Amino acid sequence: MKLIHSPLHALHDGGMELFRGELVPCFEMPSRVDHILGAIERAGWAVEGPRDYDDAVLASVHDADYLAFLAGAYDAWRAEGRDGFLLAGAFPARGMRRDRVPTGLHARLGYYSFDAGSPIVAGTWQAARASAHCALTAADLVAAGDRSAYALCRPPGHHAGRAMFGGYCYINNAALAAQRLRDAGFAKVAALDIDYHHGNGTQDIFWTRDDVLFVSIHGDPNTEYPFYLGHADERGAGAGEGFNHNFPLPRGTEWARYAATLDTALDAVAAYVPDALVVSLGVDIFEGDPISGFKLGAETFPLLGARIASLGLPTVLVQEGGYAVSEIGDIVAGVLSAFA
Ligand code: OKP
Ligand code: ZN
Repeated sequence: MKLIHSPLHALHDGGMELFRGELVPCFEMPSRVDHILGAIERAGWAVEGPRDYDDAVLASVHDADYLAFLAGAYDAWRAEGRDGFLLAGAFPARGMRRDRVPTGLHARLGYYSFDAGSPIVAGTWQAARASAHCALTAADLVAAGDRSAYALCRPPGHHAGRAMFGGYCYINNAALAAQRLRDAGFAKVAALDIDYHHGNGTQDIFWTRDDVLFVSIHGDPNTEYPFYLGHADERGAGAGEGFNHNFPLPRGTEWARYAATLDTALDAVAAYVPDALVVSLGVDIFEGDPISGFKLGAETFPLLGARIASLGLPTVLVQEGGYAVSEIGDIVAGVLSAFA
């Protein structure tokens, strides 16, 4: 199994997030990757860099105006004589206009995002592009015949919608991988999202499509971020109706219940009879995670990996969340051991 990583992720650093009324350094920090790389090296696996891609590939799952905003936001900020980082603080909520893109930088910042927890620093665009390239490379390896590949993506991607960033996510790496597999001739692709937080962006991108199934297990949005999407009654629309499955679980969920839900989710994937699988591999379902609420012990992750691997599908694994920084390396390695 090949593992793809880019050191450019480290350019996304130094921003802060609004957390419970205070500006704090982002939980989503560069050292997460160092710990995952360390565990990968201890396991004796090699890591390779991503291939290069034209920015046009990103437009396969994102709107062009959104990508142009992301690419130019920091330079526009500098042109206003500012430094540090951009952080959105106002959003077009109900009763306000979303039908016109505002002209001002801060107005567009809120227009294209949904939380005050996702800073844009000088290197965000470059890091997010490199992260996307890791996912695309992993997808291309699987398209060329590898049984599985892992993309060590950072920043993560599953909260990024067609034209919206948030939840530490700017470009939707998993959605890009799924689309890449579709374009390579895999007729039906399933995206399984096991991050603690609902993958609202991936759901958004494939909501009206029947060629990409979205299945997600996550904390109940009544109380868990991102709050406003992820309920079980969200089933898709139009041609996509019936091709979206959400499995919200309460805070405090332990392995026994999680494993039963995972089996139900895997049944939904298998019933779709996909040609390939993309896994949004968030390991913030670990009991030690500082911002999440499930109670899965480190020893459950090889079991979890084995259950997903038992589908027997060509699989692209895409790193999402996981904030118990010093423990996530071994946890990710535990999942990958089932595929390697
Ligand atoms: C990203 B991923 C907002 C703070 C909320 C955001 C959590 C994002 C998780 N002011 N925290 O799904 O692991
Ligand atoms: Zn998460």
